[in-house]
Order: sequence, then structure tokens, then C-alpha cells
Amino acid sequence: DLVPVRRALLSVSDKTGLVDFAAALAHSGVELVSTGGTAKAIAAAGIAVRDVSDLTGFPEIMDGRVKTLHPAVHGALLGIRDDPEHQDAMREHGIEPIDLVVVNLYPFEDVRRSGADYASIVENIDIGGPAMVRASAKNHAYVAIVTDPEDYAPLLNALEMNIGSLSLEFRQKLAAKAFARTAAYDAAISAWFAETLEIENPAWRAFGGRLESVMRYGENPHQQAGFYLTGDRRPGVATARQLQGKQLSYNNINDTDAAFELVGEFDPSRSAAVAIIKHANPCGVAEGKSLKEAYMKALACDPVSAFGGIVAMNRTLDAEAAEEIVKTFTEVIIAPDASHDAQAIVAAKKNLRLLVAGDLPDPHSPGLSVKSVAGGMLVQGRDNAVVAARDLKVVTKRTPTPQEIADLQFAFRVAKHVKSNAIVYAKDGATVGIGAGQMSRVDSSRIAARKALDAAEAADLTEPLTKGSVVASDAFFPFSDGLLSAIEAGATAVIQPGGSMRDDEVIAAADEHGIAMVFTGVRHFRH
Ligand code: 93A
Repeated sequence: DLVPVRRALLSVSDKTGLVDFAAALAHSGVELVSTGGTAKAIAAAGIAVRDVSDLTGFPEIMDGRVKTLHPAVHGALLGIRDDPEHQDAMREHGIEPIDLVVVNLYPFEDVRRSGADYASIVENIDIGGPAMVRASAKNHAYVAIVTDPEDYAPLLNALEMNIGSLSLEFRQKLAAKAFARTAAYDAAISAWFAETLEIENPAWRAFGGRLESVMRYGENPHQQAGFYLTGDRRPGVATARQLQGKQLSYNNINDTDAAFELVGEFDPSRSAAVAIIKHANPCGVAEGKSLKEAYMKALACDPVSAFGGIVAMNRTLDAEAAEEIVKTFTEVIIAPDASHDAQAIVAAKKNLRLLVAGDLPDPHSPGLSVKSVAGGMLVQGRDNAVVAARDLKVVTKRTPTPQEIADLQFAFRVAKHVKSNAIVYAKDGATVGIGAGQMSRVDSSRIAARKALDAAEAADLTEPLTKGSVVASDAFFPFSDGLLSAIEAGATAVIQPGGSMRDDEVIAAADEHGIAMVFTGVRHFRH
């Protein structure tokens, strides 16, 4: 399986390490053939090199668009060495076999990134290079193909070990890498077309679904993005009707989904519920007798963060709630429906998007949640656990009062929709402090308490809003410190899954301070 390397064809745009590599090859007695710029660089270092037009009997034409696209090159790369007919053809047409091909492609990706003009980007689509790479990789039984300067040194080592030859295994590995390179190259070209034309990037199809829209960009302006529908008719941002406002952005869709899923937790026949979302986390959630009341309570939790937020509700948007919402700059409103009068009020704000979903999402419904990781996808059932009053287990000496029970349940439902670690303080059916997305639970607890202080200050209250509140934690308190900081902030009752090795220590701390605590047995991590 060893094939001696007698002739090499080098054609590289990235000339890193080229001269040293060429010198080492020449030193081992390999004849070098090369294209214009590459040959120039090699010759300039005083190394003997033949020009490829010497092989083809044809000059480079059309500004280099055609330099290696010639039977003398491709016959040399593709010919089967132990096939008599192929050998005859090579002899008849004077085709000299090539055993090693060193190619890296026109820097299409770099040029695209640099924001060059259309014509320059097109000019940097390499045709001859990939053709040689693919031809050599196909014919790896005889030809070695190097596409990465990182492989120069290992190749020289292998040549030395096998006294001027390369093994089949080595050539196979190079071929595999070569096809990966041309595939990535073509994918980049196709993605550029998609971006330029604002059409679907074909690579997204791997994720399934039907393309609903191509967004101007993804989470950031340099990321392409599309919105795909899975066919699940669940009421939500994907199936809602947009009554006004410009196209939803990637982040708008993500946040609107988070907002509407959250209010779906609250039965509209029991109470009106409103959630205000920023960056997929709630900055205020409340229940009330009316939407207006719920909105004002939700807004009071963190009026600073609510600026530019997404507002979701569990009942038909009415005029008095709409009147209140439009006072604060809001990106999106989503509701099961909107009254005529409410629509007219929202219409005064041209950029505000109004979505009506027809119904509320059912928190119990099954469904999938998908997350991409490098080279794969994680798929899980959606978190459809809903904790009812009968699921709560009182673990402290003191039993929560009925008002505390109501607030505990409310807070835990909100905590389910807050990124972990989640700590939610609530009072009278409204969040008063939310700590989200911290790496330690104590930090989330501190942040939530801090936000409650800020809100109290802004409202000219003498006491922090956490005084006499309840607190929910999406996962157990691993130590008593998280609980103690909640007690310090003024919480009187706690809801958490339980299940820590130190539950006893945490319960004892609660008892010591006369705190009531319930365990849910259900955890709501959300990352
Ligand atoms: O314009 S091309 O698509 N036409 C060709 O026939 C061709 N042959 C090699 N580009 C072609 N190449 C590319 O030229 C190689 O892939 C390499 O990136 C570059 C090397 O050119 P030079 O040796 O002139 O610097």
C-alpha cells in the first residue's frame, strides 16, 4: 500500500510554511510543479520548480480563472496506476503522473467576512482548487492530498519513515479531511448567497421543520437566522396572528415565546395574569382582577428593566390595559385576543407589534424542546410539570397561611420560567424581586432582594418589598445560606423542590426563624 512520491503539484493561496515544505520535498528528490504565484514564491527561494503550463502546454488564461482545469492535470490526478487502459491513455496524451497534491483554496470565507464587494467575493470562489482536491481525494489509492499547512510536518515525517513513500492509511485520512474542507467551502458559498438574497440557508434544513421566515439576523447582527415551524398547533408565537408592527426579530420571537408560555400557567377564569419579559426572563409577573391591575403590579416589580420589554397576558387585551401598556416603550404584546378598542389604542404606536394567538398554551401539554450543541442536538420533552396545592409538603413546624400558600404557588410557577438559578420573591400575587441566571443560588437570592429594594426606593416606600413576602427557588437550597439570605430580606415562607443532602440543616434554619417551608418534589431547571 506504500506509494512513492515522485512528483508534487503545489497550488496554494495561503503560503504559510510553503517555502520550507517545498524545500524539504525537493531535498527528498520530489519534482515540484506549481501554479503562478505559488511557483514564483518557491522559485524566489531558489528551489527548482516547473510551471504547470509546462505540463498542460497551455497558459493560465482569464486572470487565472483557468489554470489547472486541464486533462494533463486531471488525468494525472485521476488515472488508475494499475489499469492498463488508463496507463495507455496517459502515455498516449503525454500525461505525467502526480503523487502528491498540495492545495489550499482562494480565501472565500475571509473575503466574505471582510465585507468586500459582490464581484470580489465571487472572484474568490475557487473552482480549479476544489476540483484538484476532490480528484486527488477520490484517487487516494495513489495520490496524497494536503489541504492544510498543519499537515506539512506530519507528511514530511511520514515520508521519511517510509523512505519516500506514503501509506494508504495516511492518504485515506488526508482524503477524508480534503472532502470535509470542500464541503465546508461550498457551504460557506451557499450561506453567502442565502445571506445576500435573504433566503433560506440550506444548512438549516438539518434542523427540520418548514421555513416560516428568514430574519434580518439572528441573536446578533453577524448571525444568519430563520424561523421554522414544526407543525405543532400549540397556541403561541409560531401560530399567532400579527395584527400590526414590523417583522419580529429572532430575539423578539424567543422572548415572546417565553412570555406567552409563562402566562399560560395562569387560568384566565381565576385571575388576569401579565408577564413582562426581557432577554427571555421575566422582570415582572402579576395576577389581578383585571389586566390593567395585573400589568401595573407586574411593572412595579422592575420598571427600569421593563423598558423595551415583551408583554404577555392570559386574557383578551382590553382598552384600559392597552392604555396603560403603551405608556412604557414596549416591543411586543401577545394575548389570546385583543378587543377592537384595544387594537385602536395600540395602533397609535406604529412599531409596537401586537400578536393574537387565539388561545392560551396549555402548560400540561406535551411537546419537545430542542437545543443545539456542537455537532448534535439535545431533545427533551418540554417542562410540563405543574405543581398543585395537594402536591405541597409542609416540612417546617409552621404551616403557611392560605395567603402564603397562594403566593408560594404563584412564585413557583414564575420560577419555572426563570433561567436557573432562579429565585423569585412574591407578595399579593405579584413578583417583587427576581434573581435569574446566576451560577450560585445565593447570588440569585441577593440580586432578587436587591431588585426589590430598588423597586421600593423608586416607589418611595419605606420598606423593601420583600418584607413579608414569600420566596421560590427552582431547585433545592444546597446549604442554609441561600435560605438565610431570603429570611434576611424579609421572606416569611419558602417553596422549593427539596431533596438536598442538607435538607435537615435547611429545615432547622427555617424553624429557627419561624419560617414556613413547603417542598414540591419537582425541580424546574431552565438553562
Ligand atoms: O481560478 S481558479 O478556480 N482556476 C483554476 O484553474 C485554479 N487552479 C488552482 N483557481 C485555481 N487554483 C487556485 O489558485 C488554488 O486553489 C490556489 O488557491 C490558488 C493558487 O494560485 P497561485 O499559485 O497563482 O497563487
